[in-house]
Amino acid sequence: MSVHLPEQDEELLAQARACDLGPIAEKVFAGKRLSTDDGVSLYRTPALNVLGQLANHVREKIHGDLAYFNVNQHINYTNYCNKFCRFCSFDRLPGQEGAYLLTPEEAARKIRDQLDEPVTEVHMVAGVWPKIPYEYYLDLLRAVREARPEIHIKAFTMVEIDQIRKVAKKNLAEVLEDLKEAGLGSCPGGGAEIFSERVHREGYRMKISGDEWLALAGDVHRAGLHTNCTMLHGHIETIEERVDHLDRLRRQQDETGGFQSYIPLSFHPENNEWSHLPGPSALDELRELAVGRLMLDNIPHIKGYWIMLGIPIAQLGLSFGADDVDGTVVEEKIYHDAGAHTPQRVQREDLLGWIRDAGRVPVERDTLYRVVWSADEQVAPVGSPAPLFS
Ligand code: V47
Repeated sequence: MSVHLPEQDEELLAQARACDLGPIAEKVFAGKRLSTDDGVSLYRTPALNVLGQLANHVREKIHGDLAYFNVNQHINYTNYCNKFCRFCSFDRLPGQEGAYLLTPEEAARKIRDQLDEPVTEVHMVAGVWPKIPYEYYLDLLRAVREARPEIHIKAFTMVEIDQIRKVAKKNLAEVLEDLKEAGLGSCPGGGAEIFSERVHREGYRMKISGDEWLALAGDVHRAGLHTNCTMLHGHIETIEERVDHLDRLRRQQDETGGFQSYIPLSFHPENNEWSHLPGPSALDELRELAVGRLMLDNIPHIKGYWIMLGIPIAQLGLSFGADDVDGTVVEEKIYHDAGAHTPQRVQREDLLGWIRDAGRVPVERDTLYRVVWSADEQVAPVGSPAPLFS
């Protein structure tokens, strides 16, 4: 490579060349898009340290030392579900032990219970149950908004949006307008799993397909809403299927530009039909963050979701490509039903401490990544949200 690089980048390039990652490192330093073959090489390389440093290079180029978090609250409004996903430990049928459906008023009470906390976002995802009427979803949004009018409501994965559209018997554009009017601010990234048709057939064939998930995300972006995106890894998928998933996310983002954050979700194997699988190791999780950062050159944020990773891996992740750890959470159920041993909530000060201990500068953001508070005086509070379709 002929361009002159700073000394530390030259060193990293030399290390990359020594482990057959030279051509990929050259593309990374030149800001060029990696191919799907490059993605496969990154998954296969034993040189995890070099992979991590390359991802960290990109992460620091975009975000410097900043690491984002928010003060949020999760509400899983129902665990009724008719999708029978084999990886899921959360779903129940009505009448089954532990099954529940919150009324909008019960959800609002959970919001009011936290009024003393500086919560800026409620994250609502749940199972899918066809007998839940359209009005329920609108009432749920309205009740939450009434309980805390300034809160940002990030709710409904594309799987839920698909169900809401079906029960509404209206076209998607009208449904999204209704949801926005009732208070919907953006959508979370779940439900994507692995887009591979093979894994879909094997593990979650009742759910919308990968193509349907992507098409819905595109429509939601076009309606002016940001979303996140995810990939559930560490079960029966192959490396090629992971790369294909990342490539499909990247192509969708080229088209509609609304993904704010990518979150690799580590499969948790307790209490579900895939309990015989071991789930990903800590090293797999770090690799996943790093490959995500390097492949998804058009998605601004990579989230190392501490609830799922555990605190030490989330801290390490901030040097493996991640720039966000998610939030204070309050009462997470999906991963805890599947055996997560992390706490179900933390205090804002805990998040600040973990980020500082990891050598990063904490920045409290809102859902749209506007700065609420920053430990770095140079980072001014309250900008405008990232533009859609950039
Ligand atoms: O779609 C379910 C996953 C997702 C298991 O957008 C499991 O900021 C691992 O959407 N092991 C829901 N994963 C969670 C979700 C989410 C989480 C954090 C942040 C954001 C965001 C979104 O959880 C599901 C599914 O992919 N999931 N069961 C399990 N046993």
